Amino acid sequence: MAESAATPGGPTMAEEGSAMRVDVVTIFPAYLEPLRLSLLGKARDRGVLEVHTHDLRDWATDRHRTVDDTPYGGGPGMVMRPEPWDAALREISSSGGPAPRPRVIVPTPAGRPFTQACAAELAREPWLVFCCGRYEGIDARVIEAWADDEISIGDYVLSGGEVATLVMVEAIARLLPGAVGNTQSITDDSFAHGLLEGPVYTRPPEWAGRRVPDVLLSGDHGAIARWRRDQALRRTAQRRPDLLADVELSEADRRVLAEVAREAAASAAEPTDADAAPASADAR
Ligand code: 6GU
Repeated sequence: MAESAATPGGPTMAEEGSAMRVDVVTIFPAYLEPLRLSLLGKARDRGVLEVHTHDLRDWATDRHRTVDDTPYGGGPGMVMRPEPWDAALREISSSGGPAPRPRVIVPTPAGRPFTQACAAELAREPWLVFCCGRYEGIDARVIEAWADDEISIGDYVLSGGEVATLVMVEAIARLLPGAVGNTQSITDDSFAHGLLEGPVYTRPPEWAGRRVPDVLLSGDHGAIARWRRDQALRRTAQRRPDLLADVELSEADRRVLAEVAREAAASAAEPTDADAAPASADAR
């Protein structure tokens, strides 16, 4: 039923007791297989993360292992019955995890938004349980009785909580100490400073007639840092101006943003093709 990460040699002394435990309850355990790959797989191999996936149907009691039923009050689709969820959560939460009880999370489009701050907060927990709903959702009494959080990963609808759980576990796991080789790359991330990350380049210095910005080849670390900050500010102003409200801005930052605003105003004033050729029957 439950399976745990292969940890060759087990966790090191330094890591022992510090691994985060994640349990996922789903009717599609295979959906969570990507948790074995790449960074998440390495985090598990290093003993930083321990993941157990569980098939909810293991707690169904009838011959057909039924976990859903028709909704009271009518309406489309099916609702997940409370009994298998309650039995699963009782058994898992009393299975001797790294804390007296886990933090229970229900992914749902009706939840509060998942953000980088949310990932950082959950990364400090020793034990998380994700309850993946399917169909029209889980009976509300289970949520009342068990859920510490209902969380959405964005304003669109997925068929179930599994992919949302993958998203959240990946965002959380890479923040765990020892999970990522280069800790600088975490603090430089988009959102770590509240700004989107700017463009990045590698060799060759010229490709397909496009040059890498000279400043990056200059060896002037101060100039490079300032250029990167400017690029992050420009990109954020253009794509996600809402994020700027929460960013602490220096005088130099404000000058860059004023320049971006002037450029935007100038390009808005320029005539476009649409202005030049009004679409009319005559013009065609
Ligand atoms: Cl967490 N679950 C589902 N089913 N759909 C979603 C979601 C979660 N977040 C956005 N859409």
